[in-house]
Amino acid sequence: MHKYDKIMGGAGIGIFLVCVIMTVALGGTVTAGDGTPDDKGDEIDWTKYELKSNQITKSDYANENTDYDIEITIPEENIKSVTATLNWKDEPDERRIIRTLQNRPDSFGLDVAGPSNQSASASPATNTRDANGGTGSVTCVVDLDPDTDPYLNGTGKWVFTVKCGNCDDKFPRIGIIGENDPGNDWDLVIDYEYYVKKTSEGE
Ligand SMILES: [Ca+2]
Ligand SMILES: [Ca+2]
Repeated sequence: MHKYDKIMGGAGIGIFLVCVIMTVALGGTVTAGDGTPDDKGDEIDWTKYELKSNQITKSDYANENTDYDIEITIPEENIKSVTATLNWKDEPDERRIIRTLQNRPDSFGLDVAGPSNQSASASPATNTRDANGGTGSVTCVVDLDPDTDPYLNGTGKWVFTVKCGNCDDKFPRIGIIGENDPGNDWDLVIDYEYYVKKTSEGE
């Protein structure tokens, strides 16, 4: 809506790359089990399968202290893992004629709920402090343990909850009169892996 929207738009690709790098630096990675099943006798020989992957991305804006659910249906069978990474970049400092308002960090967390009661959660983390807009990232990983074909525990509706926490405001170095930071843009990147039986020899 405002100035920063234009800045964000123009720098979108750069921001995304920066955020990916920041994943390593900030990492709130949480791994959770899949709440799965019983063993069913003979193990599947997954070497006869190809491990494929797919990526889904979603971007939007969240108001502070608000949860935002994203429902994604994964149609494939034999899901091996689902990894969701939430990246964000706070708005840059606001430079005015006689002073600069420093934007203090925002906070985001992430919850994941799978179709067979799988769950994972990343505690809220704050972005770095940067005059050009600090970046942050949290990640949730759900590892499944497919043991049959078809294995359907990861197939169906997944819910990813972007949890926008406190978005700290913009303040001058000296003085207390600042400006509200009402929320933030975010990008959610969902990567999942699944086994597909090789169709013929050599393929
Ligand atoms: Ca802020
Ligand atoms: Ca913000």
